[in-house]
Amino acid sequence: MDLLLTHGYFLGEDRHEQEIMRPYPPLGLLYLSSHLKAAGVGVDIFDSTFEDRQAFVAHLERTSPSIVGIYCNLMTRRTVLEMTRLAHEQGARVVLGGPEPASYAEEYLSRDADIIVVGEAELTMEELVPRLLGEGSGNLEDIDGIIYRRDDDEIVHTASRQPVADLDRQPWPDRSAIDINAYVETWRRHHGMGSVSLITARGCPFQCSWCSHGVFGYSHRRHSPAATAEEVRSIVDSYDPDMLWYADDVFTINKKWIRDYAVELRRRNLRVPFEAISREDRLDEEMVRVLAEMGCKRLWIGAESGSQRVLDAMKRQTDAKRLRAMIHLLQNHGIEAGTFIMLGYDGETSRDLRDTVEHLKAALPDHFLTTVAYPIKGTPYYDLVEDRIRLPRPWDEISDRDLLIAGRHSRTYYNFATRWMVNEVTVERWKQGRGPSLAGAAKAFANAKIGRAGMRLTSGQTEAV
Ligand code: B12
Repeated sequence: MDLLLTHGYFLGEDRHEQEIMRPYPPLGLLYLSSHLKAAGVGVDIFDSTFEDRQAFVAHLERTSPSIVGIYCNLMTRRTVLEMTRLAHEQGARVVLGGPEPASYAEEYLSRDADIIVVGEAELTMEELVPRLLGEGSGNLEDIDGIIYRRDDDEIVHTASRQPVADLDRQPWPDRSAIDINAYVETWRRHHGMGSVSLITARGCPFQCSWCSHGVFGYSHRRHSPAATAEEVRSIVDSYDPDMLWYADDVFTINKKWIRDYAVELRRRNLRVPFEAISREDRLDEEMVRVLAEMGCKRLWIGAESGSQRVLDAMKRQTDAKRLRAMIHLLQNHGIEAGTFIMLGYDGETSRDLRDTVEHLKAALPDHFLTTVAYPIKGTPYYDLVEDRIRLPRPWDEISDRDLLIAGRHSRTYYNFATRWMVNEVTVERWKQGRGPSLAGAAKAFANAKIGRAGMRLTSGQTEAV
């Protein structure tokens, strides 16, 4: 086998996700696979999601790939380092890609990885793989879009790779190479609905300071509405999902595209419920109506804070007040509204946290997810706090989510703040007759008080010195 593609995500090792059970296949690998197969490369995929490490070792031994390519994001660092070592021991050249490795090139290249592909990898791999398989693979300087260690030990960053110009000319993701039905069935078993993901675009032009743009930069390219509708038809024919997830950064960036896409779906008689991510400024009455007609079941709108001051500091280009109105608009059209909340961004005060609680109480989204802000290497947020970043343990053992920011409130403080926030909103739901039983509300009321008291008690503790 020329190339084995894999990723470092094992659901069986992720206790958190085992409670959520909303796994999705690694689309990037599937795109690479179909592109490289069309270019004549022998590609095999080991989809780690439902497997374990022993199965990976057995697969390596059985197939003896010349090259092992591993997708890596910030959460899978540890596993990918282990898989890199195993593949290296097996005699394979190891190529890493995805959003994380290029930000930590030195670290990965000094731990068994041979080459890192920066960003979008189809065209780079099409050149790189035959070179690695052939004679004279030593000099790779003429291959754009890679980082590697030369024989003289120098780390070389080659010129940047031009992105794929026309996405519609790319083959669809190679879904047949893995067991998509295992994902659909997992969804069905846990949520009653089987879901399949696809993307309609690459890249996001917005500049939110904490967001990682390492793969597609700030450009934005789209598949045409007709080509996307054809992909949906093929997904429906092959897997008959109950739901789709458009895994785009912002599905609704281009309003004209959405209108045209709705027409293409209607023309094909396709109306599959779906969920996607949007922004308040990319929604209005007409857009929400079109989305509802298309079958939108749930729309996520990011506003990480209810404090306009914090949103502006994040360069979010989002208006908190308008966002609340859009949440209500979605709900009025029968679409569930979700939002993401980030606590602990640089400069956030307890007053801002209070604003966020009030924002959530006024908006009452159907779902909201909370996270404590973490600086991803390569983002403006990372640069902003870089001189205060401390590693709690060696780099190999942690992810960017574990980085400590000296002077910030402790994790315990944010745990209490989250407890306060979540429970205040539950109480408000009850007050508005949209939530739990009286007993549930009483429990939430007590929990909110505990959260608030915990914040006061721990407000003097900081994360690291
Ligand atoms: C869908 C998605 C998810 C889904 C599903 C993930 C999945 N299995 O697909 C869910 C919701 C589960 C998820 C979770 C998380 N995600 Co996420 N997610 C995305 C999202 C929006 C789309 C991924 C996608 O399909 N992209 C489309 C494909 C075509 O792009 P791609 O995967 O990057 O692949 C290209 C290149 O990377 C490269 N490539 C890919 N694989 C390989 C392999 C080799 C060998 C090579 C050489 C190249 C290569 O070539 C591909 C084609 O050009 C991206 C943002 C984005 N636009 O990519 C964030 C993103 C990947 N997620 C991110 C994060 C932070 C997370 C979480 C940590 C969030 C959290 N707080 O929990 C978790 C981690 C989960 C985990 N344990 O791994 C970050 C990663 C940042 C980083 N530096 O690592 C991203 C980039 C978002 C962002 N902009 O900050 N995510």
